[in-house]
Amino acid sequence: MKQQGQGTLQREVEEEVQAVKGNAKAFYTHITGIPYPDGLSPALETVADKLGGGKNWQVTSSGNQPGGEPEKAIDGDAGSNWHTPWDTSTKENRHPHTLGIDFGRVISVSGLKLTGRTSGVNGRIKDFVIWTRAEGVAWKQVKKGDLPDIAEPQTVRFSGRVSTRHLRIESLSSHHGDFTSLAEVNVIY
Ligand SMILES: [Ca+2]
Repeated sequence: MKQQGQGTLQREVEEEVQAVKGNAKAFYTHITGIPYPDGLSPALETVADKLGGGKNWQVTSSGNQPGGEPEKAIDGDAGSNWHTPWDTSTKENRHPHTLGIDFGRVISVSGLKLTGRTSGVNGRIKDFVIWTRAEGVAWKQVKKGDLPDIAEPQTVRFSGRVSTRHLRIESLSSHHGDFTSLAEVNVIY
């Protein structure tokens, strides 16, 4: 395990706590239709999070190799991944590649945690762009950047919180080949 300072570890724990709370609040609003009231008990927050946490997301992609379906990028298993077609002889199978997620409701997001594939290296994302879109408005670019050629989860922060129902990750290039692979996408609330 990589050594890291106590400050970094504490920040990561705080991020996870905020993620759980944010998910619970969004789900409460989703099922009741009213804003989350301050002071709801921590136990109820936890229950709401378990009921709502990411299970209703719809995921699509620009294409995939059989066995590398886009759902593999949100299945909670770092050992499975979305992978674009191995056959790159046609233009539509080559970069850019996109993965789209419909959260099913508007959520407030401050960034993403992206996990590269652990089995092999082909398709690990290098340059990327992230887009969001709320209902009835155009796609908005919220991040442009690049990822290192490693499998460990990478935190990608937006410049501020974004309310969005849809997310699109556009892979512009890879460290290995004209493919894109992605093991897991997590939202940072
Ligand atoms: Ca996975």
